[in-house]
Amino acid sequence: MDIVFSERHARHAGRGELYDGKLVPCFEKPERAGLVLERVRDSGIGEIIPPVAHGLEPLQRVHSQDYLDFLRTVWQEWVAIRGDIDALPLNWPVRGFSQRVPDSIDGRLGFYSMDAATPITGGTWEAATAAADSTLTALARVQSGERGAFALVRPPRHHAARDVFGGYCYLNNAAIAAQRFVDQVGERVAILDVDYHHGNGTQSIFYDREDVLFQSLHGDPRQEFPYFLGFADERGSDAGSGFNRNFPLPWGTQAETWFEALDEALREIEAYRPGLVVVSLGVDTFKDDPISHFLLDSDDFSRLGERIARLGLPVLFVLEGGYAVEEIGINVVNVLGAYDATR
Ligand code: 6XA
Ligand code: ZN
Repeated sequence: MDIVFSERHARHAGRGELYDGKLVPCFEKPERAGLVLERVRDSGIGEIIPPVAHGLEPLQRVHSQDYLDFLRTVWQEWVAIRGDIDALPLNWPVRGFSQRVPDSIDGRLGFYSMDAATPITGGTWEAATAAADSTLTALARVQSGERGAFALVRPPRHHAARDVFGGYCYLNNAAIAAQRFVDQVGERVAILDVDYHHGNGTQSIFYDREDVLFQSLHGDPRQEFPYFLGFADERGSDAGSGFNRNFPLPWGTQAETWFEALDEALREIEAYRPGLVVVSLGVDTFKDDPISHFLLDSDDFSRLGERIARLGLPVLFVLEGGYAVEEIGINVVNVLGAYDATR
């Protein structure tokens, strides 16, 4: 399996996020990608290749132009006013507020975001676009006949919506890749989101679409971030009715229950007959993850890889969350290795 990786991920290194009432060091840190890379290298599961630049057009198919302009330019404006500290939002246009884009930098940070855990830094745009290029390069490998490819990228992306950043995500690369495949190949895509958190951004981007099926297993939003989306009764709208499926699971969910939900998601994907499966591969379902509450073991990630392989479909794996830094590489490689070994 080809693994696409760019060192430019490290340009995004947020200093802090608001967590339990305190500004704490970011959980989503460059070290994560380094540890996955090290393990991927040691395991010899595939060749590590650099990304090819794809430009802005694939991003514009998923995100609004005003949002992309904002992400690209916000740091210059912020640093000129506030100096070299992370930009974090602190006000949001909630119920009853106007949805006009403000002129003020703090107003715009709030307008385009969903939480105070996702800092914008001097290198955020560069790292996020490198992640998009890596994902699109991995997609191209699959389009040219590879059975699977892995985009080893950060920052992650499944919380990013058409014009919203948050949950450590800026550009929704899983969505960008899915849209690219639809545009270029004209076949349907299934997105399987196994990250511990609901992929609210991916869901909202494709909610009214029948050509992209979204299946997500995650912490119940009644208990867990992102709190306001990811419920079982969200089944899609208009032409997309029936093409969105959520499996919210409670804190403390054990592997057995998780795999029952996974099997149901995989059955729906099989019945959908997509030309490509995009896996939003978060490994924050791991029992020792510091911000999550599911109980998967490292061996369970091998079982996940096997079950995905049994679909017999081309798969693009993209890295999402996973913060138990010691084990993140092991868990990711267990998925990919088992996928490769199962035919
Ligand atoms: C913010 C929690 C962000 C969750 C990030 C994540 N308090 N998403 O792993 O998949
Ligand atoms: Zn997550």
